[in-house]
Amino acid sequence: MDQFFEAVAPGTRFVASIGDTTPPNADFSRLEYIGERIAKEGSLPLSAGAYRPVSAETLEQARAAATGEAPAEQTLVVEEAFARITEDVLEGDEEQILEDAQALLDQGISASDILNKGMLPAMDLIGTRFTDGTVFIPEVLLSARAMNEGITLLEPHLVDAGAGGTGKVVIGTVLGDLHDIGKNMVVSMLKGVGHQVIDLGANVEVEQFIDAVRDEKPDVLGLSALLTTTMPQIKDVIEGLEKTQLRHTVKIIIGGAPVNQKFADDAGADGYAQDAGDAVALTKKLLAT
Ligand code: B12
Repeated sequence: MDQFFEAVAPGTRFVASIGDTTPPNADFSRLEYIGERIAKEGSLPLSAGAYRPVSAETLEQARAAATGEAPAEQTLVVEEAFARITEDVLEGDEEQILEDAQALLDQGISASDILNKGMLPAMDLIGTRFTDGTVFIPEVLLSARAMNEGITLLEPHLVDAGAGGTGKVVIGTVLGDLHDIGKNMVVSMLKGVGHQVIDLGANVEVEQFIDAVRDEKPDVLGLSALLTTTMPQIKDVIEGLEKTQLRHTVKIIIGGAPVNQKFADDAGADGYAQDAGDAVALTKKLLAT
């Protein structure tokens, strides 16, 4: 965004103008981001009072007036609450996210909706901002902490009592890799369907995985890697298990943004899942074989 402004408005001021139609497939996070920049740096129309933000509520009222239908107030309130959760993660506000997520749970909103519609969009936004250099490690760390706090709060509510998971899973993020949010989501969802999960944490050495497979005798071993530089650790763990004659005792599933099915096949894993929901389905499938 900064580079964009430098390119199109090399002076000290710019005039932002937003078209009056927004295509249905618009990336709203980008519009919101422009809004944030204007709120932070814009001055003339804002301070002159000409700026009238069109909220979701206004739009819904306009839609209802045009169609003659009653405004969907409940949906709007919930949508705004999800947006607040997203904001809590973006701001790295550990206390506020707990308060806001608890308020939604109290209203009967499902934990998976809070996670998927409130919290995850924030990580996507953070990822984009991290890539384009508008946020840095400290901000990402704060957001990650808020995210993990939220996951811990939601975990007991992700329970699906009738799901019947009976497996034992050992899981961890590989050596050199501190990314644990995705792995924690997988842990919560697996626990939610009833599996026993032993979480080795992040930055886990090959030998720790091998010891855990030997000692805990899990049905499934989950390996997470978020960095292209740490992906080879997955192969190292699998080779280590082969060398210690333990490979045949456990099914191995892998995940993390840079990993894919081909990598899983090449590394000799039993399966790859692209998100926590798929990880649950994959575990169920492997336990049945
Ligand atoms: C948060 C974050 C951090 C935080 C991590 C905090 C934490 N406690 O996790 C901090 C600030 C520490 C961090 C540090 C770094 N990061 Co970082 N980080 C991210 C970020 C923004 C989000 C990752 C995330 O949590 N995503 C949300 C979760 C829910 O998604 P997920 O992890 O993919 O998990 C899902 C699936 O993959 C799957 N899954 C995950 N694990 C598993 C396991 C199994 C068994 C299964 C089945 C499925 C599964 O299910 C999950 C849930 O649906 C990403 C950008 C991005 N958009 O991904 C960069 C990113 C991963 N980081 C990156 C980099 C470069 C770094 C640093 C090297 C930066 C630096 N210069 O220091 C360091 C490395 C530190 C280290 N040694 O690990 C790069 C990686 C690039 C690459 N090609 O390798 C990324 C992609 C950003 C970028 N575009 O440049 N980072």
